[in-house]
Amino acid sequence: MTEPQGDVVVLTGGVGGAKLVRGLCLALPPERVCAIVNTGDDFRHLGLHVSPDIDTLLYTLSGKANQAQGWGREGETWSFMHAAGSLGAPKWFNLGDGDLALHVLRSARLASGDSLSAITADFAAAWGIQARILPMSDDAVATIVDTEEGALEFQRYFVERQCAPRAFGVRFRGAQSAEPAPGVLQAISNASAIFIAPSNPYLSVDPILAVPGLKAALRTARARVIAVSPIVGGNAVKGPTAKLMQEFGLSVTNQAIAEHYADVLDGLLIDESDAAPRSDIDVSSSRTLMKSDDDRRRVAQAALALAERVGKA
Ligand code: FO1
Repeated sequence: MTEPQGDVVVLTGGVGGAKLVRGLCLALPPERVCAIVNTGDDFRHLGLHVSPDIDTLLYTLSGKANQAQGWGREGETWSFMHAAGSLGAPKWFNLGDGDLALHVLRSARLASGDSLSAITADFAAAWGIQARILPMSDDAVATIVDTEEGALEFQRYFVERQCAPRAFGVRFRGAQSAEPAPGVLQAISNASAIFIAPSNPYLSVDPILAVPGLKAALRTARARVIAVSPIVGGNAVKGPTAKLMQEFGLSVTNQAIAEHYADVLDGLLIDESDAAPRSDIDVSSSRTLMKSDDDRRRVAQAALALAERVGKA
């Protein structure tokens, strides 16, 4: 298959997104891959700035990720949490000893005026990651989930309450005054292909699309926009996607996914076990569950093939 020229851009958040980015780095020269990452999950904890979706990508692309757990490092130790717990520190959000290095160094550099994107680029380079990792914005955007228990900041909803409260909606505090991080709009306009990863559309992709200028950039981009569906076998692979869809009165189908992204989408890669949406976008199917690197590479290649086919339209 001839490789498209220019960067391949992926809008990503969470574990599913990181798997597609890794697959693309296996299917293409990794320096051609540019991830635009959700930062709506970022929050301050014990005075530290934690950027979960950026960190999941740093770990995944440098082979350090705890894949079974879906976040944090393989072989992590917890001395800090034990010591902090003995002093009465909150225990609901676990900060591993190795993981702390990212939060402490990121927080120190942010405090000295460095930008999240500059810090992230340095961390990626330090770990030999050749793909570009761009935060969606260097400005603070906080995902808030409106639930039957009131408005919950993302980590309170996702970790402390384990996504249990019934949700009515999701919003992104600060989005209206946020700017795309340096290089984001340019990466989209220069891209040879643009992918929306199989991340949670409501919690991980929508924050990115909420940054002013992002949706318009996708619509006017030369490249076509292809989403990899987060649904496999009528359910979402991980996390609260299916539960949120039901709580929002949506069917857990590719029809709902295609409609959700309708104003930017040109193509959708679905799992072969699921029905295609009734829509005018291009659809192709593959086995989209990504458990191994071979799976990740295969899904990436299927997405690239769809992008090439749609691009010729
Ligand atoms: N998820 C949990 O379920 N429990 C945790 O204690 C936890 C700690 C944590 C620390 C750093 C980090 O980067 C992520 C962490 N996560 C934890 C996962 C995090 O909530 C999710 O990765 C994203 O926010 C959603 O994809």
